Amino acid sequence: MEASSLMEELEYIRRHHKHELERENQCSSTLVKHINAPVHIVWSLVRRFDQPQKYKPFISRCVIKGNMEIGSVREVDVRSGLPATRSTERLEFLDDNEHILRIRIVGGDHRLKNYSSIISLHPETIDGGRIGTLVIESFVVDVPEGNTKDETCYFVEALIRCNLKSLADISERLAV
Ligand code: A9S
Repeated sequence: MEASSLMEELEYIRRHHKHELERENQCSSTLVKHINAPVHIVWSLVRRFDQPQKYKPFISRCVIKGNMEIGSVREVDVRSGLPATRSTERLEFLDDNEHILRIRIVGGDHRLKNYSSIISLHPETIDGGRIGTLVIESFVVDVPEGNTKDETCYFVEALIRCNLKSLADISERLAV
């Protein structure tokens, strides 16, 4: 990728992944995942705000109020073994052309307060010209009482890494 389009790409990412400034009591981070599948396949899984369990391994069930328009709220049930059983999440932004999804966690019995995340997909050519997808996911969240920024970041990054690994496995299987 020549320098100019790389700069454009970085500007685009900065613009779309600009979270509210990370406040003193918050932590934020950005994760990247290369998937050997075309964007339309990866996006077909990411865009389903009503069915996160399509690729998120920790989610067992989801019920959505509203029908996928901005402001819709979903109730997700979480698999056992995690420090939570449910989460209430709001669809903040969904763009089927730019492949951007933004959600905000608004409730639940977990410890992630004021969690908001943005996931965006970017087509990329892999060696030899095959088409792949660059996934970028960033988040910002309050650091819970009694935890450090590092602990909070580590916890959330580990969960998102699992989500992105599962997204890659399912997308690459669909792309065969
Ligand atoms: O689902 C996501 O996109 C990201 C995260 C960090 C979700 C985390 C989670 O659903 C659990 C997996 C249940 C872990 C919530 C909201 C809280 C947790 O403690």
